[in-house]
Amino acid sequence: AKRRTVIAGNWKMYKTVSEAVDYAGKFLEEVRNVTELDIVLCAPFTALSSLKNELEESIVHLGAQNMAWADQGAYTGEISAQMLLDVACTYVILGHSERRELFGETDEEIAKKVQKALSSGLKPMLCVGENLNVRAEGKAAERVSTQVSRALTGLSIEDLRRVIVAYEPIWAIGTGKTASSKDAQEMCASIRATLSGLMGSAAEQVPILYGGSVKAENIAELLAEPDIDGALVGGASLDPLSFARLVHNAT
Ligand code: G2H
Repeated sequence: AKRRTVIAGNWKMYKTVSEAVDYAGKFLEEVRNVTELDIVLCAPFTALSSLKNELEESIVHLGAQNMAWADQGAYTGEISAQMLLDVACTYVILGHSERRELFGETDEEIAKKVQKALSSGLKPMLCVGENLNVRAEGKAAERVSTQVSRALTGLSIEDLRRVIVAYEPIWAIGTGKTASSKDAQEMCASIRATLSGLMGSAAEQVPILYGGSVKAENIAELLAEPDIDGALVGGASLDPLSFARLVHNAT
């Protein structure tokens, strides 16, 4: 059987608390009967506590967009796994390309964050992806495989079963350029092969998402591919009605 579909919105640095609460009301209205896939909203830290109240007992799961690798302590500006659990997060995006490129996150730090998320009971959504230069050099699969291995090596199979991988080619993010579903499928299959090297046949159960200019119009075509199990959606998750339409097109 095919893996359960995951559709995750990544709001990035958008929405105040009141905007988030307003969104939640409208979005829930539209998706309350959707039970055949997992819906996640990854909101800014400041909106999580209010969203917890709005989404409680709903089918929509809550996620954060980043997290510290430490438990607690003198880490000014950081947010811990426990703090995320406290506001009902079940997922956390880790290693998004914007964190890697704009804030200098390394594979080593991301690996520590993945371990912390897992040991705390959060489900990490590990983001990987190549930039245009790497793709032009024909090294995309190699780069992505390295990112996956560096983030996940050393984890138990039990832990690996709780990981979600999101493939986001950097050249397709927020640019309106989606990878063709064939290119996306090819890379997601290659990621699954890398996962098989780490966890054997259990890799068949790991959800692999595609991200990069996903919208209501192209979600169905992407999901028709055998190794694409869902999407991480930025721009097209910002409007509750459009995102709800995307979710419906994914069922
Ligand atoms: C990729 C994606 C969401 P967008 O960053 O993570 O954003 O859908 O706007 O390309």
